[in-house]
This record gives sequence, structure tokens and C-alpha cells, in this order.
Amino acid sequence: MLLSQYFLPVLKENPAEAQVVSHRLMLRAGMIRQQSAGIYTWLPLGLRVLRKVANIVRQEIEKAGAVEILMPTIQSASLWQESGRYDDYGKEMLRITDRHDNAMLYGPTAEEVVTDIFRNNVKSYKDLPLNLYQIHWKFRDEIRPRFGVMRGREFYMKDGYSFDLDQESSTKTYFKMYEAYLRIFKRLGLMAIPLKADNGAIGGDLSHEFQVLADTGESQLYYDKAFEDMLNQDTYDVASLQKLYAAVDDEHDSANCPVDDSSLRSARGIEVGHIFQFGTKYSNAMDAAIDDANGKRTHPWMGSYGIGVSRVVAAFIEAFHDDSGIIWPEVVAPFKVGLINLKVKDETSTIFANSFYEKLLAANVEVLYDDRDDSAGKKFATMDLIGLPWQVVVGPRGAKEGVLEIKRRGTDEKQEVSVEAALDMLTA
Ligand code: 5CA
Repeated sequence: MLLSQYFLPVLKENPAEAQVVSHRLMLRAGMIRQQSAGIYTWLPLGLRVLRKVANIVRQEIEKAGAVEILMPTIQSASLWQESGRYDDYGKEMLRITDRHDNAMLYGPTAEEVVTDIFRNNVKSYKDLPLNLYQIHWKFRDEIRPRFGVMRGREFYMKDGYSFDLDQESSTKTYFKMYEAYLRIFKRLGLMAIPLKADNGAIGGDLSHEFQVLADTGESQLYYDKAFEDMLNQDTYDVASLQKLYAAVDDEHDSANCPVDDSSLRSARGIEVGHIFQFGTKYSNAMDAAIDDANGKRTHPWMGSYGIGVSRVVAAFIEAFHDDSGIIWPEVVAPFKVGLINLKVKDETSTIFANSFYEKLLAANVEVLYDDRDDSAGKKFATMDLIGLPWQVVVGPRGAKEGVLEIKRRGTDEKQEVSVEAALDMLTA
């Protein structure tokens, strides 16, 4: 991508409204713009990261047996009246009336819609287990939207819903999702501690939340340091993980903590995922029944599984930044390489940089090429701010000698290398 043709409205100054580093950097790096409180436009750079996070979530969740659908964001109030949640949900639900005076709402979650799909289309135990998910926008009219997309009103969520014949099978599915979550966060390179949680408005008994460690997280997290090794392994010992101590905020009672001080870690955490098993709550309320092996009508056991995809983007920045800007890990970086042509008016430099750009494109390397006629200082500052993992700099002197300067964002090590060596490094 040529920066001269791209849309990257970076800001030099820190926006006054941004209290946390991820919000500040997302605005400054031209990733998002606020439309109204808690509602954002995702600009090209931000959208690329959002899509990358979503795709990793998608791949891992599908390996674990989930199937993607796309449900409407606008839902009928009547479904929520059936489940009994219409009145309970309160002011967080954005209620809308259509031209025929039908009560509608912008979905804060989709248990009702998916249960409706299920009851109209699944009739037999032979079709179970069934695990449907989507990655889509949600709306919750939070009293205090804050920290940019970290706590938005409109946000992008992966929400999955499982249907099993009985509790035993449902619990198996639940822990399959639990493991898939551990794999997702490991692949993303984020340490996410799973902890037993309250079911809250979703209801039910079995529930875990996943907290990513970051200094500026909203909650205070306490956990057994044994998590750190166990989450790094290739296979997970779910039974042992479940026995480890972890708690957030007031749930932690230092006087009665089962872990001694030398094994207890405390850190700030960001809740990036939450999974629930709630039995037959919705299948009963909405009479979503199937025939079991004996032809008897039975209500399936359900679970739901959320990941705050847009929040994960912010969590990355909280975890990976320095004073100059973002430091993207390669897995979710908007581009892998930032190429800078220091002197556009120098013909040798420009021919050399253009040709290297073409080589990167031919090798399928995602590259953002700063081909604009601008000062070196400004170009370096922009590249540091947007945080691409590799920076490659072409200048008149190097171009004459056929060398480029290559630098890993977040380190000070610069190397002068040949075109071939640079290509090897960037395609490794
Ligand atoms: N129906 C279930 C899961 S399918 C559900 O809604 N769970 S949730 O309420 O816990 O939300 C799932 C995840 O969405 C949370 O773990 C969090 O990461 C993210 N999330 C929730 N509210 C917001 C918000 N206001 N802004 C950004 N992300 C949010």
C-alpha cells in the first residue's frame, strides 16, 4: 500500500479526551474516530487489525467445531419478552420502534435470536451437538462508555451458542470452548488468565472469564503463578487449571487466600472473553425442544461464548507500546513492514525504494510504503507511532551502494543489509 494513496489521519498531539494509552494511540495512529459517545468509525489501519483478530478467533473456534452464521443486529422485542429478559435488561438495551409500532431493539447479545433459529430448524437429537457463532456488532447503552473501544456502546463481538442433548454433553462442549479460548489468546501472544465467574444477566452455573494482563486494565487480578507455565504448554491440563486460584477485585480475600504469598501474582487485567453454561434457561422459556432417541420432546442444554474482538485490539495496545507509539506483534500487525523512502526527490533513492516495494509485494509481504514528499523526521515519527513490526529505510547514500537499513520496531538495533538479505529477513 502506498501511503500517498492511503487514508491515515495521524494526530501529532495527544487528544484531550483520551485517558488511557490505547485510546490515545488508536486516535493518534489514525485507527479510529469517535462518531458519538462510545461509537466509533474504524479507519483503514484499525480495520486491518480488527479483521486479523477476528480471523484468528474464527480459525480457532472453527477447529473446535463452531459454525459461522450472521444474525441481524436489529431484533424483535417479542423474542426477549418470551425469554423474560426484555424488562430485566434495563437501560443498557437500546429500544427502537419501527413504522408499524413494533418494538425492536439493537441486540446487546443474541441468545434469543439463535434459540429462535434453533427451534424453527432443528427437530432431532441427531442434529446435536450444534455450535453456532457470529462475529458482529453489539450495542449496550453503557452509562459510562470510556477508554475508547475498550468500553464502547457499539462494539464488535464474537458470540457463540452451543446446543447439546444433556448436561454431560454440554459440559464437554463448554470445556472445548474453554480450551479454544486458551489457544486463541496464546496464538495472539496475550497471556489470558481464565477465572471462575458470575453468570450475571446471562444466568446459569458454569462460567469463566478470561483476563488479559495489562498495567492499565480495569480490574485487579490475583492468580497463582502456576498459570504462567501451564498456559504456555502445547496441550492444556484443564482439570489442573481449574484447581488453580484466580480472583478479581473484591472477590480476592488476602486473609483467606489458598495460595501463599510467594506463589500469588497480582496484576491489572482486561476482560476479553466470557463463557457461560446456562442449561435449559432459554430453550425452556422459548420452548425450543427436540425429539430424543426415544421420541420424547426434550429441551437442549445451552452455553454462550463471547470474545470482545474490538476490545482485544485495545488490549494489544495496552500491552505493547512505548513512548513513541504502538509496537504491534506480527500476528495482528496492520502491515508487517513500513518502508520509508527518505528522499523522494532523489531519483536513485526513489527507483531503489520502488523496486524494493515491488519485490515485497511479489513476495506477498504486507507493506505500507511511505512514498510521500515529507521530512525524514515526520516519516520516522509516523512509522514509530503506527508501530509496524519492521521498518525499512531507503536513503540516497544507501541506494547508491545498494543497501537498506532495517530495524525491528521496539528495539534500537539497526542493520544495513543488501536487498536479498532484507527479503530473506522479511519473508522468513
Ligand atoms: N452472550 C454472552 C457471550 S456470547 C455475552 O454477551 N457475554 S459478555 O457480556 O461477557 O460479553 C462478551 C465480551 O464482550 C466481554 O468479555 C468483553 O470482552 C466484551 N464486551 C462486553 N461489553 C463491552 C463493551 N461495552 N465494549 C467493548 N467490549 C465489550
